Amino acid sequence: MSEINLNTTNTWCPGCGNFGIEVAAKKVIEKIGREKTAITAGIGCHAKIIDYINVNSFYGLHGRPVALAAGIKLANPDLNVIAFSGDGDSLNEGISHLIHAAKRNSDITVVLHQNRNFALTIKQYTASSPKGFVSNSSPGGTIEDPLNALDMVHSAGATFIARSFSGDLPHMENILEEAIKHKGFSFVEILQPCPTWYDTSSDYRENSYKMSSIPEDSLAKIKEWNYQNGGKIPVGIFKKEEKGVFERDIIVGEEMVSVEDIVNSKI
Ligand SMILES: Cc1ncc(C[n+]2csc(CCOP(=O)(O)OP(=O)(O)O)c2C)c(N)n1
Ligand code: SF4
Repeated sequence: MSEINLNTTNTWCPGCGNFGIEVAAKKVIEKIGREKTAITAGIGCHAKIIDYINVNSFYGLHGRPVALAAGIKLANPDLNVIAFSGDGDSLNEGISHLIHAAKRNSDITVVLHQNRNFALTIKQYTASSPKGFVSNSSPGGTIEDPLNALDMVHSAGATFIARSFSGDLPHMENILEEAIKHKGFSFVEILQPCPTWYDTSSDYRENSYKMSSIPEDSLAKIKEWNYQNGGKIPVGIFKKEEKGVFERDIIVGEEMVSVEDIVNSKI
């Protein structure tokens, strides 16, 4: 492989937060090694990131990037596998895959491009849209409370949970690198303004603040922001825990075996 950039026309809108995520992801993938990395994506604006990064990749169905990433990791545990997903993609369409990957402590990284709307299909509300959000599927404003994705993966057992902001490149790079190097399921929510349908830029710039360390009570910190506008938003690592990883230790009968043994039919 030569360049990490693919010679493809970029179709994101000017000012889209996805540009920052792309830059940070490329830097980290170069650092960890492209030949040791595979990426997946669902369907949506976020998923076009696959078109712009020159690395082994799998463009899946809407809501399925986490399932694909888990499968790739199971077949080849030596790879760093990163799933790029949207809030509509993994908090609506494919929410069960996210929960089960976290529960299994599958050794993959999920990067959630959190723009809080179905953007590619021109603005419908998602599970993480704020209450009252006016969209093409909620013309009178949503009547539902938003889902806190970090709280959900925490309940499911995720061993690494973090949040960053697409307007802060160095922060995103650090968090992504830590997440990918973590042994076990890592979930990174990136607050991503969508200037065309939901421009949250000034809210995130004014209200996000960096945590100085991993909080003792990760759940309380996760719940500090309720996804309504104007509240203070902690960014950084909320939780980091060492635990047995699904792809390395699988119980067959009463025996604990490694995936390599299964693949090589040593059992
Ligand atoms: C199963 C299925 N349902 C619906 C669609 C239509 N669809 C394509 S992209 C999209 C919106 C994607 O939203 P999100 O995952 O939040 O990503 P964003 O575009 O906001 O980055 C939808 C609903 C589809 N392709 N497949
Ligand atoms: S619609 Fe929103 S998320 Fe999609 S490219 Fe444009 S600004 Fe980005």
